[in-house]
Amino acid sequence: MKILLTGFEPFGGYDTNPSWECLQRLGQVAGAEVEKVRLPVSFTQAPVALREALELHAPEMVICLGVAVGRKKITPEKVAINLAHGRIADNDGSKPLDVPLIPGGPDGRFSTLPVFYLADDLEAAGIPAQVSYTAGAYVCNCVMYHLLDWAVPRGIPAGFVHVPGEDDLPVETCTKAVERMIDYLVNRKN
Ligand code: PCA
Repeated sequence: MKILLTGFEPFGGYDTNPSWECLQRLGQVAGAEVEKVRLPVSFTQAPVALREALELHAPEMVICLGVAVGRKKITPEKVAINLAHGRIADNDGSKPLDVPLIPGGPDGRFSTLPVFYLADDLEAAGIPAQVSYTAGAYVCNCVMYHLLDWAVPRGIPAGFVHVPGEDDLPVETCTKAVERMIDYLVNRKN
């Protein structure tokens, strides 16, 4: 199974972004052919880079990752909303204010990954996890919304997972979580 994984470049004054650091540590995963792409933290460039990667790799499954500093658990996101609103500027200096990501698009889109099963399976492995009902309105939500805009009509399992900041969960644990999620998705019965 061909799987596209994405993480983000650093932003917000940090030198690293665990969403990309954990992917770099990821080795071979049984049953999966993995492509990794690092996305810019930019409302305009991230969706373009994502769609280019989707076209190029034609994945059968996609998991996009981002960091949510302050969260203590791995959080598979249930929903992306059609809204761009920056509390801080992105890496291009853009700070959109309450605008739709895709004018005329649905208000929200649900992840096509089995998020509740994934969270339960991580918890069973001793990795703290919980489904989240908001990916925010910053660049992660933007990427998730565009991802689902691509994946839903194609029937491709795809979704977004936030990982904690490095102070709250070691990057190695995030890597284990990604491995475990891929293993679950490749071998799942639901
Ligand atoms: N986290 C941000 C954008 C990039 C990242 O890693 C977010 O949660 O929107």
